[in-house]
Amino acid sequence: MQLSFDKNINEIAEKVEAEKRLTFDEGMALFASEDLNALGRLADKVRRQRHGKDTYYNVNRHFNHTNICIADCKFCGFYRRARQDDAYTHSIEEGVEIARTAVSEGATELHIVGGLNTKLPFEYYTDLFSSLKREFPKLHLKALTMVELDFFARFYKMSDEEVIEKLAESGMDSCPGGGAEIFREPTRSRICDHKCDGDRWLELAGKVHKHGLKTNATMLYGHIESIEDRIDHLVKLREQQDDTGGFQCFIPLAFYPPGTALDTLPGPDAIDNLKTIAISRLMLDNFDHIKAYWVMLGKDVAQTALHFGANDLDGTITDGGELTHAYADEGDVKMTKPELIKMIENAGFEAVERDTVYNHVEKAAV
Ligand code: V47
Repeated sequence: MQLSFDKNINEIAEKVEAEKRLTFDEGMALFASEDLNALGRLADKVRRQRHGKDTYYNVNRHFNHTNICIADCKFCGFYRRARQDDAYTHSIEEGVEIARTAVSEGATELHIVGGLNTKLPFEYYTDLFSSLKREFPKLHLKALTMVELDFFARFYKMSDEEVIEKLAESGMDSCPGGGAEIFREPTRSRICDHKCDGDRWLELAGKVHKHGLKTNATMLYGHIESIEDRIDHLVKLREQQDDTGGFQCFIPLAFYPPGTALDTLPGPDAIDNLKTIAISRLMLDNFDHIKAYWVMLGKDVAQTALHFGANDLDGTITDGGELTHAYADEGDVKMTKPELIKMIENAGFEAVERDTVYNHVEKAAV
């Protein structure tokens, strides 16, 4: 029996079977296809070849040190101007206390990102990281996006290498994948014209990789971007990965409109979310891990995405209620470890707790 009623998918499936790289046009054909089941089957096959039934999650906590930001991104519901009543910056002591609670709850990772805040000195970051490392040497600090590193280099007048070296020396262990949004112009300028462009984001990721640290990569989709923009984004990430090889994981981020300047848009639906996960798995042949980020996808779609090429659900992600509440429906932003394990097992996979760099922490009894 043919895999699909869509002849394009059958042709692409033969290439995937032969482990041949898919082209830009084939990426477009995948998105144009109405055969969601076939896309899922194909992506699932690739995922099982790489990972079998193993499905990763981690116990982590997000720490958003400040919501004050000069970037003014149209898709962001989190940032505030310094004079707004609910603008905040956490002290280093507060950061350490938040980490203490996280560690006591079993967290292996602190995910640290914040706004581009011109009131903070560079030493705020190095002091924060070294204080965290002094108290919790084993806690992995996945900190700062390429957009923040670019801002530091320009605002504090340092070379990229100096920024990366000083932060790594003080305790930054890896970097999350945020700030990538959509690389292609003019879309990028329309949604975030005050932050670094796509080439600069990729250049910095390459420099962090060359320094020996891993990073992640994201794509924000389901707003004003075109399908060409999405495929262009995936192809650029794939090229960068060929070059510097330090991306661990790709996370497609489903746009959540409430509270943003784009709140009249509907955001992506379940079909689009599942297609995007599957096509990411098929196009990004040099990325090991595809993450279904349940905070933006919702728990049901994230669980289903495990059959569409995703092999990671990210984490328990407790936070002070700041960022996740900006991105998800009230009541749907908490996740316990047993709940994550159950989600994975009920989908027919095996739950593996990982640390940030994908060492196994614990494999749940099955
Ligand atoms: O860069 C902002 C996105 C990103 C919205 O590396 C939005 O493991 C949806 O990068 N709707 C930050 N998305 C989050 C991020 C991330 C999350 C989880 C894991 C990792 C990782 C990285 O969130 C931003 C932007 O692309 N974002 N606003 C919104 N309204």
